[in-house]
Amino acid sequence: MKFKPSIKPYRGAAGGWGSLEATTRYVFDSKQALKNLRNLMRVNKARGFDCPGCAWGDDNHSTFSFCENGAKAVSWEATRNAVEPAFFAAHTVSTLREQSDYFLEYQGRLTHPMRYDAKTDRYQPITWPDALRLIASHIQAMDNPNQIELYTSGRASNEASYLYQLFGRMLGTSNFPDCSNMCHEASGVGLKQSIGVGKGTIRMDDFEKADAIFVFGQNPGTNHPRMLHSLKHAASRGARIVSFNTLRERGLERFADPQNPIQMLTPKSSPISSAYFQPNLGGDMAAVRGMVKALLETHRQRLAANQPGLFDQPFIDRHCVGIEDYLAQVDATTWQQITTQSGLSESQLRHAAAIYQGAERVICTWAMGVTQHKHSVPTVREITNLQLLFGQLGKPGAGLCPVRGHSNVQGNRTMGIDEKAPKALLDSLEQHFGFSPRREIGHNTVEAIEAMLRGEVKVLIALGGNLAAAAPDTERTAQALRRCDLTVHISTKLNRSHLITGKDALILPTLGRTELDMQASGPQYITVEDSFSMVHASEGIGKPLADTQRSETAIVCGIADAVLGNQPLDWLELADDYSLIRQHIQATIPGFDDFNLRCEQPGGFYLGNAAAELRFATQSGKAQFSAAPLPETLFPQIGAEKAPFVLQTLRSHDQYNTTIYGLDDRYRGVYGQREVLFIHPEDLADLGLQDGELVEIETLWNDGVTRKVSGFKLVSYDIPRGNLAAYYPETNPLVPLASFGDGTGTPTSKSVPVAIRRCAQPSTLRIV
Ligand SMILES: Nc1nc2c(c(=O)[nH]1)N[C@H]1C(S)=C(S)[C@@H](COP(=O)(O)OP(=O)(O)OC[C@H]3O[C@@H](n4cnc5c(=O)[nH]c(N)nc54)[C@H](O)[C@@H]3O)O[C@H]1N2
Ligand SMILES: Nc1nc2c(c(=O)[nH]1)N[C@H]1C(S)=C(S)[C@@H](COP(=O)(O)OP(=O)(O)OC[C@H]3O[C@@H](n4cnc5c(=O)[nH]c(N)nc54)[C@H](O)[C@@H]3O)O[C@H]1N2
Ligand SMILES: [Mo]
Repeated sequence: MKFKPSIKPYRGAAGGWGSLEATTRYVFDSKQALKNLRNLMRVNKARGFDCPGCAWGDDNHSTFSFCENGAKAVSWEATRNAVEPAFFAAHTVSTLREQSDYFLEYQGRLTHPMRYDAKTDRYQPITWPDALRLIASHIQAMDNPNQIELYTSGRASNEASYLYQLFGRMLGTSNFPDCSNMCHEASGVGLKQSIGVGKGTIRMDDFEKADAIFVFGQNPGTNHPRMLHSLKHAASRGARIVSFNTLRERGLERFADPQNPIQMLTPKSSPISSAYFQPNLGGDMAAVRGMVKALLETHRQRLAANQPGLFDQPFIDRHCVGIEDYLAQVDATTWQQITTQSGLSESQLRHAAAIYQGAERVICTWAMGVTQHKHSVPTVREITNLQLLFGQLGKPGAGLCPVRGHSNVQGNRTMGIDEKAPKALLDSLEQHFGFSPRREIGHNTVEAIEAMLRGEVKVLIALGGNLAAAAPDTERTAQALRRCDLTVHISTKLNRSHLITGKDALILPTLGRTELDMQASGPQYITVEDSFSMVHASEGIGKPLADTQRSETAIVCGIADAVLGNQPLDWLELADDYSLIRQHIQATIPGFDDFNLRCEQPGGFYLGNAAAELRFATQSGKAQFSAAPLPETLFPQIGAEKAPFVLQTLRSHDQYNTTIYGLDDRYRGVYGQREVLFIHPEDLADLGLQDGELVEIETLWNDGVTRKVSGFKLVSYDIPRGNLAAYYPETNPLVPLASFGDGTGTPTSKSVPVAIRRCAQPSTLRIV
């Protein structure tokens, strides 16, 4: 496909015609894919497959509810284009490395197991038994089990990820780096500290009951389009939607429902947000602190006037600890600190506080704008503090809602993909399977890359994902991968990680979620868990492209069998019949009673959430206020010096993480290009630069390493001064490996201190 770059501000609402048009355009790219998609949607009556798009829940009983980006994800997977051995014979790995990420995935589905041959610099076919034997021989050659890293991306099913972690633990490691480490880790860590459970407390229908919904650092119009339906319905029955977003995101402003014929026929669209605040990058903790400061003032005034206070005192007295320290911290935080750090004025924050105060039931949602900073844990906890003050937990229409990314990333954690797994899980695996799992904490993603860089890792296995492109500090991540003896990628599509090989390297082609998974006992379904802790079955129906593709579960079982043999567990028997895996899950993980039976339930079953029932598994047994001060600076590494600019790296409308569907970002008015840099017009003027000029972006850090990308086109945009935005993964080379969140290890992808300067050269990106 040819792309013509242009910038045209988008004037429509999110959703609507543009969305339908874009969907059909994508789908029409491959006529066969359209047919497949139609068939899938038609046949998809009984159980259906879970949309591989995002982790938003389902609001009806058909599992596939339409959304533009979900349709892209499905049709992208359903392509009949194949990357077969002939393709690899025709291209050396070095030449493929020069291609863009878009090109690589566009080639189609991987069909055959392939092994890298350094002599010819090409991948060559290998049989499944030989591939599995090769993996076993590398693992058996390790000096100790911690020389392996088992990476997981959040699409893997509950069944595959459960067996994958079990295999790792039986081998003796707890090195389970995963995409969650780069994503919502702060939500898990922060919520666990505050309320004892690392998951959201609300359910889908709470959106129908909330009086106000506060959306922090999230772009649902692109990344969780089905959430717009919930927001729109809430807004149209009078609930207040308050957005905190550094950028003005169209999906948070206005929305036309592509499935609503009346809205499609009239130019009408629904306004979404009743208030829209644009904080500085990393300014949300200060913003919430400001709201609490204003609310505390009113609370005290009321008490002084012998009126009932604002806060829910009975709730606080009964269920919380630590309020005195927290309120002392609020008093100690000055408006000056709050407004400087948040970039919002006192009157804006008082306005937000007034909306909050006027609502009986409040939901707070958030995503990467909150979790990918140095101080993300205290930020998540600050949002929780606000909700606790008003007793916004344990009642309908209220609660905390981290909106997850990958469609089963939450399920992966429930299944034990966790480098710091809770003791209860390890005890239960020990008891049920009769082995002693390693109790020490293993590597998260950044630690895994560091261990690889130190030459300590012999084998990397990746169950999905694209570590080379998704991880920070692209150049160092590439060096890290190259130092492994063996890299193994279980993948649906060709991607950059396949081209940055260890000394030995394998690509193992796997079935996608939409495809029929036929095993010895018949067709299999798998299960996933959404952001609302609903577990449901997903059964593919599309015909696989090649009989040399295997399911993820079968591949994991094949590897485990080749390495560990069939004692104490007969892995191949589990691959024949996934209901046996679910019996093991039921026996070892709470909430899965009658698992196989309950998979028949339409819409799935709810795992439950103790905090939502006001039971708090914290040290004190109560919800804990956090009394963290606002951070002095987000960049201690660069000293007192103020970074000229702070850069966030984010998603365009036409991508799914490192999967690039196309080069448009419709709602932001960007077409045919991705190497753009959003900047405030006055910042442009101050720098003597013009819209459309090319710049290089350089990270400011203290380790003597130069991190630079060049040829980015300036686009003036509605963004606070001093803040910049550009797309991920093109800007991953700028994120230092050592720049991660406190207590999370999550790369600070939303706050990178940078300088920019004019450059003449167009971009030379994506070649490592
Ligand atoms: N179509 C599609 N769907 C997806 C994905 C995809 O790539 N494509 N990815 C999936 C995954 S894995 C995830 S994790 C989610 C990601 O979903 P999002 O978190 O929505 O993804 P980002 O594009 O990173 O957007 C971050 C948003 O937060 C804002 N923001 C950034 N920094 C700050 C800040 O400091 N404060 C505030 N208030 N706002 C800030 C940005 O302007 C942007 O609107 O989406 C999932 N769904
Ligand atoms: N700078 C910057 N970096 C970031 C982020 C950011 O906002 N900014 N976001 C971070 C976040 S939130 C996340 S979640 C990570 C994502 O990191 P990853 O999860 O590692 O990356 P993805 O791009 O989702 O992985 C795409 C690849 O997965 C494979 N795949 C797709 N479907 C399947 C399947 O069904 N099974 C298997 N086995 N493989 C499949 C395909 O081969 C595809 O190429 O990136 C993180 N990195
Ligand atoms: Mo994510």
